[in-house]
Amino acid sequence: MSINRGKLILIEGLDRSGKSTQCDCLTAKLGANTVLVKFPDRTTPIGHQINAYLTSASDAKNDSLESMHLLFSANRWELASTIKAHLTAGRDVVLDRYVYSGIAYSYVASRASSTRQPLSLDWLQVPDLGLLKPDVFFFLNVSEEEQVRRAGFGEELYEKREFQRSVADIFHKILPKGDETFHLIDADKSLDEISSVIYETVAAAPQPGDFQYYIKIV
Ligand code: Z5A
Ligand code: MG
Repeated sequence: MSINRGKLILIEGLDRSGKSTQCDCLTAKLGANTVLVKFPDRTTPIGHQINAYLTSASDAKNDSLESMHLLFSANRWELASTIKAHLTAGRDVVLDRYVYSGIAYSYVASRASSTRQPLSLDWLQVPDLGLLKPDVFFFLNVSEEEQVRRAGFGEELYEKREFQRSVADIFHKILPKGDETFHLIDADKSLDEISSVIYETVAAAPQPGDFQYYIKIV
C-alpha cells in the first residue's frame, strides 16, 4: 500500500507579520510528522553569504543584486530534493517564505537606486521556475502601524518603512488571483485567531495529488 504524500504549506507575508510565529504554531499543531523549512536557510554555505548580505551595514550593495537574487533562489534549490523527499515519505512540510519573497524584495531593491537598471518581473521569476508549488499558501497581511509596533523591526537591511511600503505594493500585485489554494490572512488579528484559521484551513485542504511545479509565478 502506498502512503499519501504530505502537504506542502507556505506561509508568506510582510515583515513582522508573524510568519515565523505562525510556522512554529502550525508545525507544532500538525505533530511530529511535520518538517519546518525557513527561507533563507542561513545554515548552508549559500545561506552564510545571504546572512552576511542581510546583516551588513554597507549601502554599496546594488551592484551585486543580480547575484544575491540568484543566491536566494539557489538556497531554495539546494533544499528542493530534501523537501520533496519529506513529502514523498508522507511528511507535511511548512515553508517560512519562498519564491514570492524572492521576487518582491529584489524587485524593490533594484528600484531603490537611480544608478542601476531595475530588474523585471520576467527576469526575477526565472530562477525559481521548476520549484515545487505549495498545496496550501497563506499570505499574512499586516498593517504598517502594527508592523512597526512589533519587536525587532528595523534590524536588517530591508526593514525600512518606505522599502516595506513598496514591498507590500509589489506583493499585492504578484500574489495569485482566483487560486483556491491561496488564502489572504489579516495579520493584525491575535496570534491565536490567526493560528486557528491557518490550522483549520490546512486540515480541510484536500489530499494533494501529483506534485505541481512552478511554470510561471507572476
Ligand atoms: N528575502 C529576500 O530578499 N529574498 C528571498 O528570496 C527571501 C527573503 C526568502 C530576512 O527574512 C530577509 O530576507 C527579509 C526578506 C529577505 N527582509 N526583510 N526585511 P527572514 O524571514 O529571515 O526575516 P525575519 O527575521 O524572520 O523577520 P520577519 O520574517 O519579518 O518576521 P516574521 O517571521 O513575519 O514575524 P515573527 O518573527 O513571527 O514576529 C515578529 C514579532 O511580532 C514577534 O515579536 C512576535 O511575537 C510578534 N507577533 C507575531 N504575531 C503577532 C500577532 N498576531 N500579534 C501581535 N504580535 C505578534
Ligand atoms: Mg520570520
